[in-house]
Amino acid sequence: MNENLIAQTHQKFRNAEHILIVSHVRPDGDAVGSMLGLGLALQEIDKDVHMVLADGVPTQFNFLSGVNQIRRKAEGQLDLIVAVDCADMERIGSALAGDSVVDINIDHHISNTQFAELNLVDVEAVATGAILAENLPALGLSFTLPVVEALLTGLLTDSQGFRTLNMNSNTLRVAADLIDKGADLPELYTRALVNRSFEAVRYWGAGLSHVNFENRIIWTSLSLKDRKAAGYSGRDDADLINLLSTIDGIDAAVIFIEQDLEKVKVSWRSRAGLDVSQIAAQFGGGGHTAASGAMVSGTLEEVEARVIETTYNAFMKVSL
Ligand SMILES: [Mn+2]
Repeated sequence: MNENLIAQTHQKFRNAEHILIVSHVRPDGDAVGSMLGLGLALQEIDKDVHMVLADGVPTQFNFLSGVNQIRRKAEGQLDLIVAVDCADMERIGSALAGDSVVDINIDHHISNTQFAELNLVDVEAVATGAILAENLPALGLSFTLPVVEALLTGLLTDSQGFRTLNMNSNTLRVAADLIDKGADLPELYTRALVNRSFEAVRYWGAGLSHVNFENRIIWTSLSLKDRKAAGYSGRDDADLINLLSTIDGIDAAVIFIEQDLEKVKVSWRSRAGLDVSQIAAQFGGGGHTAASGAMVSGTLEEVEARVIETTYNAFMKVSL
């Protein structure tokens, strides 16, 4: 990370009193972890920190210290706005007023639009939590146990337990440093990645009962009806996409999750090195080379047909 950029960010943290931290809608472990890692560290130097996620915290991350401070709307006096793990302004959702200006953008998405005054974007980083872990001291901040636990949770979830294609020895060194500072790896690994509810598995069952596999692409869908029948309370796929992406002989996995009002959330995972963020971008989404998503208008059937065709064509172009 550029030293000058870090110095300017440090200066902004020093001068600010009331700091707002936001992250993306449908937050994952890195959104929650990097928000808490930075937020709790700023509280240690007596800053008034507001942490806001438009969709709140997914229950699986309730074990992290400080989650009870995270609100759904920004309130009160603020003099610095920081976005973590957000590729663009739109992903922040309703956590910010429409005319807000973001001062600092700390992220690792390849699709990042550099929307802030200071953009600390490292697309090689496996997680935003890793960027923070590497730069916290240079930002004048220190590691407490809740901070290292939050940051390691971000690393673990975005790397799916240290196994995504962008993993390297440096990321393991960053993780090892966090463990040396007190983070309990087996405990965090189990809580963030292994534990799941019975309802989630019933929901998986619905998706797995009509899974498709053609042209090295595996895909399935989850309807509102499936969600209701399973008693699953989230609006996501309960990580079923990560199970699909483990199946032998695939180049890509795609999942379609029906939302309200003819909207379908689509997630892609790639195993062949193909950049699925470019396919997601064609549908107004984005993300990483190996993992991307988009929100697409239409019925489940329409969106499924359109997206699978586009995904297939993108793969054909690459293999020709
Ligand atoms: Mn991330």
